[in-house]
Amino acid sequence: MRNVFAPVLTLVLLICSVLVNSVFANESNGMVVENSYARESIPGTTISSAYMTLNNVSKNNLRLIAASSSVSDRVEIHEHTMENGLMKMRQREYVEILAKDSTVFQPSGFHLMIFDLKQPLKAKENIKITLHFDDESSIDVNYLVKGLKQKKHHHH
Ligand SMILES: [Cu+2]
Repeated sequence: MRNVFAPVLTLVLLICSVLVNSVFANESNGMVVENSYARESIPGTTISSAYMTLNNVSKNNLRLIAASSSVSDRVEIHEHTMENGLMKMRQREYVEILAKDSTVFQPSGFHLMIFDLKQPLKAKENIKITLHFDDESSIDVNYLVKGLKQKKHHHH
């Protein structure tokens, strides 16, 4: 995704969306989102998290400043960090995606934290989260809900 060229990008997006239906793009701000998924909510809780890769194919740095969804009125941008051997989670005002660069939201790193779910998230559902950027643009992204059993450490 380094030297992108709009016509080819459009074609790539078309192909990708046919194959996996998991690439979302805003042609005006140059943001391309892929590998988006959310976690099934843990039974008895109203919390979940969502992950994706943000590819900024534009010439401008962009900041993800907020996220919103119909599944919850409270979606926050978070980051996991290690402090003295302990995993800590803190809210971020924004995450900057540099021009021609990518930022990955993944377990143990940046993530979208979904609080106060109106309904539990079940595996194989799809939810929509709208990502808002500092240039006032936004992009609607579909997140496939993955079951809790698909956590990384089960694949070792
Ligand atoms: Cu969090």
